[in-house]
Amino acid sequence: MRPDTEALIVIDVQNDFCPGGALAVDGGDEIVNEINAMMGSFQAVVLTQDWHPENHASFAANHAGRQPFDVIELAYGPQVLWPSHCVQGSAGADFHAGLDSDRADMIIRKGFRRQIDSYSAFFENDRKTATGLDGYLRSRGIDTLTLVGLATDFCVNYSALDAAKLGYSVRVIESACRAIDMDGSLFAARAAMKEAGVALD
Ligand code: VGL
Ligand code: ZN
Repeated sequence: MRPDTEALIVIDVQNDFCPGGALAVDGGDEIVNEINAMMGSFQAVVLTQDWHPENHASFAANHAGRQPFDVIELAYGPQVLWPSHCVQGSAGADFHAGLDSDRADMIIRKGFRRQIDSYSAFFENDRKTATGLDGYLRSRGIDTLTLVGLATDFCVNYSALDAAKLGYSVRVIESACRAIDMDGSLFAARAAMKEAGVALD
């Protein structure tokens, strides 16, 4: 068993990011068994859940004339427009049925403010609005994080970079992640994580 100063953070293993989902990531469902097995060796397990209102600003459908994967300017800067996904209370927002979500101590939801997307488990895309996860982990005395989940180049990447910036020791297990990989985003994410001192295992 790993020490109680460590946590496993499972990012967005939800139906909409798995094959058949609204924003399916290739092989997104292939990581579930490995993640379940990893949960057994951690004393702290946190799941994140992308959790958007239907009228969310990151959905292409809410911008006339725009298509998924266009990039627009929101108040906080550039934002990729996505197919509508992980709508609050929908089946697509549920965790993958095979994920052992019963093992989670904490489920943190993100992206619930209409005007701000939130890739990171720590800060929304304005880079200022906190999700509360840092306070939760700190108050449990956790300083070392292992990240897995979806998608490597978006939510896992942003979470890992924020965690490193907040002073956590951070490791990403790539075999338990899958990427969207649009326009070289996986290559860029791996470079950014390495630069920030995140261990890629
Ligand atoms: C994600 C795009 C939009 C992710 C979430 O989980 O990586 N990507 N919302
Ligand atoms: Zn989202």
